[in-house]
Amino acid sequence: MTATVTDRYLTRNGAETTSIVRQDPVVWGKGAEGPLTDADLLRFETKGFHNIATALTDDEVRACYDEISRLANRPELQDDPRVIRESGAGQVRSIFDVHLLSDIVSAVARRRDLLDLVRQILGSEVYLHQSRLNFKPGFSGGPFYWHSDFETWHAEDGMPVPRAVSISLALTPNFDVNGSLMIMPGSHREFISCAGETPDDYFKQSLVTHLPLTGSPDPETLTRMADTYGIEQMTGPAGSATVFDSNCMHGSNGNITPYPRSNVFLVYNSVANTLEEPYAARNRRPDFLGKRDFTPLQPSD
Ligand code: 6CS
Ligand code: FE
Repeated sequence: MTATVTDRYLTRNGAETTSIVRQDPVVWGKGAEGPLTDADLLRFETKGFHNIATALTDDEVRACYDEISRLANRPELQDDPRVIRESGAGQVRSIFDVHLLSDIVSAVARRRDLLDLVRQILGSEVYLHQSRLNFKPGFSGGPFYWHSDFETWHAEDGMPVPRAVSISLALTPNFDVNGSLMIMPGSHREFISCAGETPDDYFKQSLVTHLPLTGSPDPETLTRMADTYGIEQMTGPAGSATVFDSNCMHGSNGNITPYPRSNVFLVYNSVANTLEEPYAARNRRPDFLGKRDFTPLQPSD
């Protein structure tokens, strides 16, 4: 445990839930060249996310979807710790390290236009902190309770500051009814310091639970935030994407509609923000959750 008085994002230190005003920038690449306009960057700074209407071609969507569906059924991955299953039915909920398991995802993660966009926001070279596929099959996909990714990555992986973004790529249509991502716009500018302490091997619970546990704000705080910021649903056809700040308060409902919802999440961190020791956990999590290869990504083309 390396939490010190200099930690601006103290969390899980046993105290109650509190709110800390974010001191660090959201857009680090002021004036940096890239695909986003000044208006796009301002909106990202204000709301914490940016939607891309067409991030993947139809061919890329099909290739990613086919490959990833095959992964879920590969015999040698059945007991792999990177494959996370719903606790009840045991169906696949998430697969981590998809950029290592799939050449197509690896190429997509290094697509020049996506890298340019992320580097423009983060104002530096970037590496992949985490990649995963979240499956929500029709009728039975489980929810993800409200949280800030950065709170987890800071506490459990030792990520110093919120200088990371995720890209959520839709491989199926994301409707407002089939468990699409919900974000509280503007919530990324306050850091919620969560109550409690991180249990040992907590990821074994946190990746499968549908309930609020350590690392999620209490209902009063979530109510205050929802009243203040509102909640926006990230919808779009297969191939669309949402880029969002690591400290956005977000979550998603389960999927009881017949329409599956599968998204690939790619998490890019600045090479100026590489992992230290966990700030609020006794041990590091496995590499598939917080990678420690900080080599800057090079475009695939
Ligand atoms: O623990 C984590 O790192 C992950 N859990 C959630 C619910 N979102 C982000 C991340 O994949
Ligand atoms: Fe998340």
